Amino acid sequence: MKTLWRNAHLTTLAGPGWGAVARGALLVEDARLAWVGAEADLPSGLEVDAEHDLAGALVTPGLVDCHTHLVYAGQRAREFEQRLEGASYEEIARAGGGIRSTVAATRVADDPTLLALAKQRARALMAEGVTTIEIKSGYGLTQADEARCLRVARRLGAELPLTVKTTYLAAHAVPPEFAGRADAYIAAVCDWLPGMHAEGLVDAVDAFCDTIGFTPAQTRQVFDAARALGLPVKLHAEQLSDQGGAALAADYAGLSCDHLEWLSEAGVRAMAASGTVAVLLPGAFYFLRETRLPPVQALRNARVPMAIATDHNPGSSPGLSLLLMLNMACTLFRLTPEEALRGATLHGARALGLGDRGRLAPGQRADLAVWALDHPNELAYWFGQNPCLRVICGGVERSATWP
Ligand code: DI6
Ligand code: FE
Repeated sequence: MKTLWRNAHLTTLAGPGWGAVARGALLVEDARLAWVGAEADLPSGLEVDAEHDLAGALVTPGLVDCHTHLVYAGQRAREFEQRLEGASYEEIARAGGGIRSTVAATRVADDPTLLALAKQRARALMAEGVTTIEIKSGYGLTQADEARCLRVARRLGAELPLTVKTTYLAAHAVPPEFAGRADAYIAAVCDWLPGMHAEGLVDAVDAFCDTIGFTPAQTRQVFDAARALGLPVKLHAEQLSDQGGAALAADYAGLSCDHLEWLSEAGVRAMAASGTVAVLLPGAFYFLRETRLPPVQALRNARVPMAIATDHNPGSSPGLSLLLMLNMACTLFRLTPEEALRGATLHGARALGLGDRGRLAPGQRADLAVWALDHPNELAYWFGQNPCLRVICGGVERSATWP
């Protein structure tokens, strides 16, 4: 099946800069891009099965949300109020709330409920042109509940026109049945991993390395278990304090380190040397009213690729708009609109170990978003509105009435 998309204003992100092609065309062959360029340069005598005129609309690669915690039940609006009354995120967590309150709600929710909730959230992301998402476990924290959440994530990928990558984050918090026995819990987390991997539930392994999470030594144990299975690692690092987590993850050639407000110069250098992506999460920074900024200029200077994601979760980032994150990455973190878009496409894909998407070039997956915009810098400019007109995922257009 060959489909030609013509009369498009392309933003290819294929080289430095936007990669703008004013009157461009894309030839899609099955799930891949076969040809990308100016319409005037299309090979003559081209025969296609279908042809679409995009009337000059902007086309970018489909967006990639490389860090979400989409599978959970319940909500934490009362904690939001408590924080407004003066309690800190850490205090609430230490008092048994925080992640653990979502764990309690998730454990009692049945699979159809978890799937329906996650689907609704995924659809909100997809409506803004998202074609690939990562979903972490981490609200089950028993072998059975972690597996259940990962199966729900896999089902989302099977039932929706969307790529889902799954990440095992059992090392998210110490569950109540292991209270005061974090080392014993980490041993269990390592024991559960091979079975879940054998079931095909795990694409990567993550941990929360922080004062209210796990120590660097405990994180290493989880990463050793991942390495033994050949699984790549990622890390919630330097979100609330500097634990040297980024350098640790770099030691394991981590795909990404995420959050990074407290990242040190040494951490930046370690990430640059290992090719680890810095995933910036302005939604969590905003919602927790953090004041310490991630070292964007140092990351830029060291040529560490920066990705942007929603970190959607009920505690620190309850939003479902990746476009709003682009805006916040610019206003709060001072990224350029081009860096922000690259962060939610090419570099987001790289943070998931995916080299086949995030730019418009022959051989890449045909994941495209079509926008009612004149210029790609508008993607980071508008907020609270959705300029997405059409989405093509793996060469197939999501139906016009979808979702
Ligand atoms: N850092 C975060 O921002 C999320 N997880 C993590 O390790 C928050 C999770 C939550 O509060 O439920
Ligand atoms: Fe997170």
